[in-house]
Amino acid sequence: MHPNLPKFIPRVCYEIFVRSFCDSNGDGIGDLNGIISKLDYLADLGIEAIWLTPINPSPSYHKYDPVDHFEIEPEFGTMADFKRLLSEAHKRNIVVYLDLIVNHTSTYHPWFTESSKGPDNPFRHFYWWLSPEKIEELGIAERQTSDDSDEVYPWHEIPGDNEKYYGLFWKGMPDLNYDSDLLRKELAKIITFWLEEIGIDGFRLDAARHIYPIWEKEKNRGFWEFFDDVVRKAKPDAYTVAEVWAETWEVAPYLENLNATFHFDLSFALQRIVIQEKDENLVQQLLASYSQFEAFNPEFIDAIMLTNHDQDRIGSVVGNHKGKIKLAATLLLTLPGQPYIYYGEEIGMLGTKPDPYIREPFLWSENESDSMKTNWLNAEFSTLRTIEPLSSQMKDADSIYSHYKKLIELRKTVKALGQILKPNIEEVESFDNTIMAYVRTHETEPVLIIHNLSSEVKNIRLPDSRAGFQDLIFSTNKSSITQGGELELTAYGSLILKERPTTISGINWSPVV
Ligand SMILES: [Ca+2]
Ligand SMILES: [Ca+2]
Repeated sequence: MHPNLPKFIPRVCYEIFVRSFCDSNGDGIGDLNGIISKLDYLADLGIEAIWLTPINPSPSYHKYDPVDHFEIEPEFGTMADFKRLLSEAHKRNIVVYLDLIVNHTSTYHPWFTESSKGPDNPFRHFYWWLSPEKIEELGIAERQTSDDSDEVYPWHEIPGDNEKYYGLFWKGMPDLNYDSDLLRKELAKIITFWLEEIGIDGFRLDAARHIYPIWEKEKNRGFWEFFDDVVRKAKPDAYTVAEVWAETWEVAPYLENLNATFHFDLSFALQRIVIQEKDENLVQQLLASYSQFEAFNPEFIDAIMLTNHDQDRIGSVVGNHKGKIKLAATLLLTLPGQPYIYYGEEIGMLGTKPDPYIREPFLWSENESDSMKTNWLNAEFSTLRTIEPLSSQMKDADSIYSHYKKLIELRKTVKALGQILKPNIEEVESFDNTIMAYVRTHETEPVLIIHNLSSEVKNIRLPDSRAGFQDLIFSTNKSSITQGGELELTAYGSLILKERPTTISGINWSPVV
């Protein structure tokens, strides 16, 4: 059985790194009231869902190591603030997904404090404890690093304890052990609390592929089946999207028990395509991914993104080149699936690792002393010297912000672009790998999308089989179509065309948007 579908499937989602988004009380730290004050902005941009990075109490700045799953981090606000955020978001038809950390906790979590008291403590089995001999015997003392963890030695010591505990990411984040039925009961309480009692709309699930460690990996599927059962009992139409940072073949099985998974392979492919200025058979690769996903869940949701809070920002990846930043956005927002925009991407924010610098303060205004701007970190990349703040971009029809806004609107108004289930895409072959073209198929209103990935102007003619696509509904950088059907694509420019109702030339031209 695959999971129920959510009653509402947002067409465009937005990831908020809470600490950096908007400060409401002048302490320099982003907070829940700050987010509430920006809901009108998000609704106007066309956002239908927000994913908040963790808001539970935690000793770290990023909060991915919770100490209490039922409370709100005091730096971010109170439970009353959160309830208000939820109801204000719902008033604007925006659903709210919370980041749920089920793989590990902080070492400061009371469960771990108890667990580290010794082998007889009732909480001992909430975590993985093994003797050095057993670790050697199983050959698990070292691990290969992965995209999401650089930790080579995942077993950590506590003075005076003969056993070591397992922490895949680092010693401050011990992994939970779901062989414990007591722990499973605790997790069920947490899920039920947020979905049923508080009324959130869904979860983004951190580190989903790491729940069971590598030597017990085959138990992961059973865990997610258990998880889905608990979710469906608490709220049958809740939405679940998982971070399975791996290649598509490894991601696909998780869709058996989850609505959506983030498409990391696509994220990196889009980055390469824009950097290298050439296609790599993306549409073929996507179609192959869809069959793999579909095998596990015919109603899978492909959660697509350019980057998230763990990746270098797209603006930096493409060298802060405005044409390429827009091209990346046009690619993302014209492909099938459910796009997630990482906060600040819509104004072209920059940033490369280490992590804090891909999570810099959002630039709301040209005013240096803007009180809404968070200042917990001195930005190295996105400053008023490098980035036009939102306030100026909103006044500029040619800005990155205006580009995102137009594309989001199209995604919500053109049915073929907004289709999420059963991805509708067909390749249009091109002799030139700097041109990428595809049709978003639809029974009555298909659209053709063409991108020029290169820095040169391209004049092309549509193949005869696609000659019906004559009406321009979107263009970047003044790319255009002539009366004779010839397309002119400016550097990094894209066109979106729909079929003309009649093929008699000279009539029924739609105005150029
Ligand atoms: Ca604050
Ligand atoms: Ca784990």
